[in-house]
Amino acid sequence: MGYMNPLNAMPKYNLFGLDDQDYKKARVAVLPIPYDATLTYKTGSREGPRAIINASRTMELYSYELGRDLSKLGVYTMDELEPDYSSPENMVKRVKKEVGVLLDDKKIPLILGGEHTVTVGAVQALQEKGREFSVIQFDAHTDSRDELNNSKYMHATVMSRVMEACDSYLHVGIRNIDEAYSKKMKRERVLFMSDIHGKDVLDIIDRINDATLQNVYITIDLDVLDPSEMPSVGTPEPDGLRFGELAAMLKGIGEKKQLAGLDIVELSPIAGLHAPDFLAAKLAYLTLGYFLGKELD
Ligand SMILES: [Mn+2]
Repeated sequence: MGYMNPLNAMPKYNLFGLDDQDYKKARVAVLPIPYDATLTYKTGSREGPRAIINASRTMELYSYELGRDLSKLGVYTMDELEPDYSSPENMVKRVKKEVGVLLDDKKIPLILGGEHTVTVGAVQALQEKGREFSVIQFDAHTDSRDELNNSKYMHATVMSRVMEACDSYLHVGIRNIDEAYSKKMKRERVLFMSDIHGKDVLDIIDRINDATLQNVYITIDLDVLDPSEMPSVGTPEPDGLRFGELAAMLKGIGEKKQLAGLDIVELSPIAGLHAPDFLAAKLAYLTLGYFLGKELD
């Protein structure tokens, strides 16, 4: 399992190439959502989940950063959630229903997008189950328009819908904000890139942990990363986080908080350029490790 044995075929089509897992015992349920319908510039994030899973299949399962192998954690890869293209609102409802089932089964959902709109369904599901949690959004953009192109459910409005479902939230890595939101935002709920660069990452981690509840839902729009490391996104923005900075923040949050759910969205693979796909796979692995690795002690 995991690392490819040259005498055998590719590892299983599961996240991290794990052998088939027992759903009942699994701690994490991976939900691939190959959906993109509302993007304004480059489409293709519907290919994201498969690219992440494929890249992850040949990963080394021992992580030297974590000092451990997570394969005993129980990470169950669900079938892809079939997109509902009748409307983004209906797709959000479908995500909410499916994530609700995973929460009832006491799983931590790990959603692989797909466009960012899927986050809304996941957050609504947590809210409906009565969970108390904060949403930490890693993103270049606040996604805070109330509507765009007459739609309330699309990638640029994600956080407006999230804020309606959850009043504890924090934007991290922002360097693109619409004017209306820039005037009404709560300053303490936004960490702009200018608040991060040149500062001690430990201070940033303290700010994130102080601003959030004990349970956190983390949504990672991969465009939070610098386009030099993560070009495979629909709406890249210069001057982003380095992978190492993002990983350090997730580690610092994972040391203090409980993971209510995680999504990694907006990977829009570029043919022939597979390093970003591997980055996304490693980000998934490390994030699970930072939050859940201690359960293996
Ligand atoms: Mn974004």
